[in-house]
Amino acid sequence: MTTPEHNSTAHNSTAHNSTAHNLTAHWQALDAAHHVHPFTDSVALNREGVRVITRSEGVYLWDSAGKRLIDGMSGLWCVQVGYGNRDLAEAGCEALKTLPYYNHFFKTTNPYTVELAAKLVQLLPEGHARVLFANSGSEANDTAIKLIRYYWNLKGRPEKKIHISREFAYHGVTMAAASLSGIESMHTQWDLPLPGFAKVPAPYWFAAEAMGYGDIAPDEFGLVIARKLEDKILELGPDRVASFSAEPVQGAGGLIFPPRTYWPEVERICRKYDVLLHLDEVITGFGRLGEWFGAHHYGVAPDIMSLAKGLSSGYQPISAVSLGARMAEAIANAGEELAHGYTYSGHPVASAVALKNLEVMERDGLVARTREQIGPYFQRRLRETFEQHPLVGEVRGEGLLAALELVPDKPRRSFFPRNIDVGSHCRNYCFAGGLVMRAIRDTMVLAPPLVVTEPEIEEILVKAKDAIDRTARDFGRL
Ligand code: PXG
Repeated sequence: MTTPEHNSTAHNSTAHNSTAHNLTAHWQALDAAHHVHPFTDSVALNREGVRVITRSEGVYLWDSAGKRLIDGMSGLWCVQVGYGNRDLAEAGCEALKTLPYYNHFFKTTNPYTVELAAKLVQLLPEGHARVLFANSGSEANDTAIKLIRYYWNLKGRPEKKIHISREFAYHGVTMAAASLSGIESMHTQWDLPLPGFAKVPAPYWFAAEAMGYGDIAPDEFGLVIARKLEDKILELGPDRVASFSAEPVQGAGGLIFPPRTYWPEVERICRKYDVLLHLDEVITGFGRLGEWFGAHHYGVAPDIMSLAKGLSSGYQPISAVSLGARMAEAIANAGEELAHGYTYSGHPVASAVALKNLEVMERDGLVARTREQIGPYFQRRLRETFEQHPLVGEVRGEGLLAALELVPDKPRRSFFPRNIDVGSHCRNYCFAGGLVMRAIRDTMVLAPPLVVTEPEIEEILVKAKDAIDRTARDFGRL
């Protein structure tokens, strides 16, 4: 960390002896002067002043003013084991001392990375016995798209090159991952999507009326939307479609849980037209839904998967792509150099931390606990607290993933006009009340660490209820 006395741009030269208030102002000034934030309007942020997070433990964060926040979002949906886990810290420290860096390019490997690969394979869906490593979810998806293209080239079908994904999808920010994403604001600044990327609708049942599908039952809607994929494949030509990429549950696009009819139908369609099924498990992986992967939860058999976030509980930047038997066989037996890989692919320190993270998750039974105990408790208490609330149109969720739709007219499943931004209004109350809760449009989202306790869930619910009540009052709904 830069200390005030060593930085010539410090705006407050006495900051090092001063109060938390002055330190906060000092860091805010440095941040405003030198740091560009992701997905942030810098001018608006600097007008308001950035929040400086200085410390964490369990499910709690502290800011530089000493304010404690309960983290209902596991950072960015990633801190499965909670903050401050000493086992992970020690594993990282040990690797830093033993082998802080080496790569896998020159016929070399290291114990941390091979042990991690083998551990992952034990947990992955059947047939997924080979993995490649990268450093972020975006890189994993970029890698997945390249491997899909390579697979079809190896199979002598180079014309199969169109990648289908969904509206509201979030797959990351590299050129390919952003092209896969279905959020328009991620495209306009960058002249994306690239050619060869097509979209189909999301199985967003709560929005079905607003999307013009009328008053349709979830199961029927699941089939209707799955068949939009079939229509798109037929429109583009099955011979030209390489893959369908999807999050088992759409995360950053609004926490969209598919109706139970959706995934079996999608899988059938992909098989029928020989379209590779790519699951982006960056959020749904590592226990979030009460199974190791969304593929297990929905009973889907993907050809390729992207993993990140919970792989290391966010303690180190690491991601992976796993290959099902069909792709693994073609790629691992190609008999030529695979022209792909990063300086930090399978970084020893990140691998050591990820391996320890998986061991801790297994040792402490965090996935079974999410499935059998704390997940059902969380879901039941959320529904008891919010199902009758006048501002909440729907409570949806599974495991330790949940969303509340803030709506003007509960029975009609309509939405507030976008320009009033009820979601941000509510999120501001959450922060003020000491709760981190994500707003995606007017959908309020929770994804607490898998170690969250019942009393901590109660604290989250009390704070969320207070924020939603205040929002409801401000918009004349209470
Ligand atoms: N796939 C999915 C499903 C994700 O949620 C990525 C890929 C990209 O991962 P990286 O590590 O490159 O960021 C993500 C990331 C939000 C938010 O506001 C969500 C993500 C990232 C940043 C913000 O909900 N998800």
